[in-house]
Amino acid sequence: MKAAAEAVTGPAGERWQAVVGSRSPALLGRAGQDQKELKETGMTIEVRPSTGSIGAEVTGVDLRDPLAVDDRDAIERALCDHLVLFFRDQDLTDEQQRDFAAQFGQLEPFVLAPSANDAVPEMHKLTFASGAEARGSNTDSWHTDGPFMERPPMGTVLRAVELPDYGGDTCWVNMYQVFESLSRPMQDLLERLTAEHDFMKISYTTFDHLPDPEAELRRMREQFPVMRHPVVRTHPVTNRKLLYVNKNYTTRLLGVTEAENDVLLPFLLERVKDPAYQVRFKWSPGAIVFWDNRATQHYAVPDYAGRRCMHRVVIQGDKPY
Ligand SMILES: O=C(O)CCC(=O)C(=O)O
Repeated sequence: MKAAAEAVTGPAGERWQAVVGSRSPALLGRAGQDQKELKETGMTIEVRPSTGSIGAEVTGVDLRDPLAVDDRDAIERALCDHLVLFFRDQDLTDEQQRDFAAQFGQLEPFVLAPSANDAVPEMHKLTFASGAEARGSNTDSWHTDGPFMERPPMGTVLRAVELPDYGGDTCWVNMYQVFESLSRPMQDLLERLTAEHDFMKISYTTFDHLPDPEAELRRMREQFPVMRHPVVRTHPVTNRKLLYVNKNYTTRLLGVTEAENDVLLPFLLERVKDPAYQVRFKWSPGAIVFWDNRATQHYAVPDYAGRRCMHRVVIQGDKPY
């Protein structure tokens, strides 16, 4: 691995002394300590962009252990810069996955997926016996997690537990760039609008195992009334603007007529399909992915034969503005 720090320009446009060969910007000028830590751990974080738009592979860090402050900071910075971080060969337990995620914020007891482990209540699972079963499950359409919440998750940590022999990749899209691809007059219009998000837009099988799934849905309706968020939100860390509507949960643009909504919302939902703003990740055993749920959408490709099981935790976020 490289030992010298390099300046990196990420898709978010920020230059920072990075993670390639240094433990973090905070350590620049502290080479003695840096070297000492390197000697002790034998590891240094590297972040390699996967595309010119979004995604980066991160190596040189062992997620099983609590992160050194500088490593934690480097990961947080890389997340803001690249939006989706791919870690391979980590082989974590549920507890280790939870503890890794908890270093970036309070974990959210997510409601729309079954629990994976009674001993780790924040952990839930997404399991399909085959790609055919996953088709139409709403993981195979572009979405962000929890926009129907007042404070949607800031990030999601997803781990491969059981993978099919082939297929089952996941794709992410950079919502800053989707917004920036629109003309200035269109951006100006969208910045003045809000949108409604409703978890009831998609159908649920999550509660089918419960004695009274209808009652559970009613309870959910009370907990999550139809939510309004700005159509263009500002990322609380980078201050950049991004488009915040998605196929699974956005039901209506407010501030335009119904006829205008019927044209405009589908048009916006189509924009995420441009491959220029996407990355596609081929999972491998032990892989774990951490994404910025504020500035991305994702899509799980249902093209596999055989079982696929993923364990997931989400990290609480802020109210979009
Ligand atoms: O299974 C995947 O790859 C993604 C699942 C998903 O859509 C989600 O975590 O919200």
